[in-house]
Amino acid sequence: MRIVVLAGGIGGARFLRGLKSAVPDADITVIGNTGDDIHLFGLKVCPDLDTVMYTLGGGINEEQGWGRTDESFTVKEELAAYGVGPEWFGLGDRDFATHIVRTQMISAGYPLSAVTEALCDRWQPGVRLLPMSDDRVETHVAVTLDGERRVVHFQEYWVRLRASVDAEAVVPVGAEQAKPAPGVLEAIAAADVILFPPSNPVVSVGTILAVPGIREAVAAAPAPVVGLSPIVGGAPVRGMADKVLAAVGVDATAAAVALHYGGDLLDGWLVDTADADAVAEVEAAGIACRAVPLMMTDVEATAAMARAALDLAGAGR
Ligand code: FO1
Repeated sequence: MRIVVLAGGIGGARFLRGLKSAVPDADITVIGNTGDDIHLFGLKVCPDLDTVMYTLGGGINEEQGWGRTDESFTVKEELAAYGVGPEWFGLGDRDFATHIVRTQMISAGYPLSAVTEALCDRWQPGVRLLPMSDDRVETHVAVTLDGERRVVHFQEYWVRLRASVDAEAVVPVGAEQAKPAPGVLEAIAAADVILFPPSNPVVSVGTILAVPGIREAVAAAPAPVVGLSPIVGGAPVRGMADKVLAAVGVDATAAAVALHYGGDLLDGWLVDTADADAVAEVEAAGIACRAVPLMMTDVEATAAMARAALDLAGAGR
């Protein structure tokens, strides 16, 4: 079975771990969000690609959900001693090595997709991990700080500001000019199932779909498309989905997110049992909907979610 998953960071990575456990023999292609990417200290940092790679490759810091296990921060401390920041972004020593390799290869002319493949040679994530695009896309967020309207990088909004102020607009800068990375459209067209994990519908899956050609390919794919709600009981399970959904005028409810993706993209949608009353509204939009437990408390619970998504995909065909 060929499965394509459009994934963000922590939620996407944990879902993928459950999916791999549910269907160990499946051929899984992950299209990773690169809108969270940021250039720091002269290095290209790809948080979502790395989170997927480290999580599936056994190198993730489990408590945080991002960054390396057994990490130290000597380089960051030394940079701070030179007055070089930003101090609010926690890049560890082991993680630095990944970014040095990536940046070195990009400087030598390799596209991000080839670099990601090279990094995955070490981590063996057991999936084919493709960036959504080799072109630079950076999500920016418009906010008002101290009465002044400003635009900040998504990482500054999330990590420094902790999404403590409203997101007034979310713009995937560069997305309109970006091309899907090699293999992305082919994988979507050849998929037996396409899944949207419980990743952020705006800044993760939404950014991937904003690359011209990807939304169209998903909508035209012969495979059923099934998503899992990142909103449970009216709030995001983790992250700031409520803030960025508000910026695009969508309520933070399981039903509203399904309708935001729309019946032209989704064939099926899973909501948590806490949101069982959303099923009728989603089905009225022509999207098959089931209520199942959606908390990724451990790999087995996550595998059960993945099985439910695959069952719904089968039911929809
Ligand atoms: N998230 C944080 O909350 N604080 C950090 O200092 C931080 C550093 C960081 C470094 C590398 C990396 O790959 C991810 C990192 N993240 C950090 C996670 C990241 O900001 C977001 O969770 C994702 O971009 C959202 O998908």
